[in-house]
Amino acid sequence: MAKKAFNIDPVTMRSMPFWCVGNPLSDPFGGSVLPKIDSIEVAKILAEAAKEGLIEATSFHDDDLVPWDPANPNDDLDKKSATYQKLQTIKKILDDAGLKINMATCSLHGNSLFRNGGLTNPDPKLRALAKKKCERNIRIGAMFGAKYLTYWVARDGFEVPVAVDWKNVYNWLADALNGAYDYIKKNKFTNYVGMTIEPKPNEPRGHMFLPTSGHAVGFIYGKLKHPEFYGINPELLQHESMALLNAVHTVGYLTSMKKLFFLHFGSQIKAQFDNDFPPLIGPEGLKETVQMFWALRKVGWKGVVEFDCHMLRADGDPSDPIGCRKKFVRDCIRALSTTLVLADRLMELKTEGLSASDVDLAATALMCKLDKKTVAEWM
Ligand code: XLS
Ligand code: MG
Repeated sequence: MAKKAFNIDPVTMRSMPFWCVGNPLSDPFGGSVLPKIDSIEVAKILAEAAKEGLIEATSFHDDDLVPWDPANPNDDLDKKSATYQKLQTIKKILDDAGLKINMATCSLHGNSLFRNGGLTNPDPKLRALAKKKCERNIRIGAMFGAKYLTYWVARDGFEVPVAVDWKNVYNWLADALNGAYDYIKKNKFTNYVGMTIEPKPNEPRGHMFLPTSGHAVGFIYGKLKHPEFYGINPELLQHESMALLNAVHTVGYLTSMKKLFFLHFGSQIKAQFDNDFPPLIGPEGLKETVQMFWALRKVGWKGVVEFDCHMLRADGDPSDPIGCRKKFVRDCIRALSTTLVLADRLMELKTEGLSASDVDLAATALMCKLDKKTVAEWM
């Protein structure tokens, strides 16, 4: 069993997903640095991290666990199938380590069939196939007791605005997400406490249909039949930073709308492609990351922080593909703990009667434990 429940405000559980640990670190300019490892190996790394008391939860795409064959979309239901048996093996490893499942999400980005979109593909046959794949993923999530079902926008987007069927595209998306709700209820999958939308402005498409948290919240209230069931898992700093937005603002808005269901966490250089750096790694974002956790504490939010990042390509060690992956998990945990310590220091911040600039300098002094005297000596 995991050593103890982690409960340092605002974090109730630390979740490390399968795809972050399994990532072989390829990029558009070069192939994989690390060998791909089997999902059972990934499960073992996660189980070990849980036993060491580093994580309490994990998450997965269907494709992270078992392959998908479009010609056999219900293989998980056959207890004799290789799919069912492998899922059970993985589940036992995770259960024995006391790991909870935060979310299950359907991969609609990996298979080239969905190159022009999954749930919003203009071809009705491909939309139906994407829906079938989502249903299988919902069943797999139920088998593992996942708390949330997540829809990340993936390849639902466009490069050519005049090629998009604007009259229908958001209706297709609403049909699919309303359909996922109906499927959960029809099958009495009570493990799911809600569904989340994970917005992203671009990558892998030139533009995505739900680019920011604001777009996604509007969509929930404007188009979905059970808005109370759906929330957002923003990916901060990465996804909103790619569009030059500020993470403190995003969590402030989402908590006030009661739509921050959980957090995807990592680091990002503003306006770049999706860096997916581990938290606090890279040249930017220390203030923003710490202030985001300060804001979450200020508003009294509590919830799951799920890493969504990968190790730097430069840190990948092909001669020790398991060892460097374990180190990556520890680095992420160390970064979160560092953030929590720094955010805790900020809780003493006083703002009354101070200018905005004074507040900001005082916050930096508090975060870095600088006393006024030392700063004055350097003036
Ligand atoms: C990609 C997303 C993705 C989702 C899960 O940018 O972060 O990994 O979190 O599909
Ligand atoms: Mg993410």
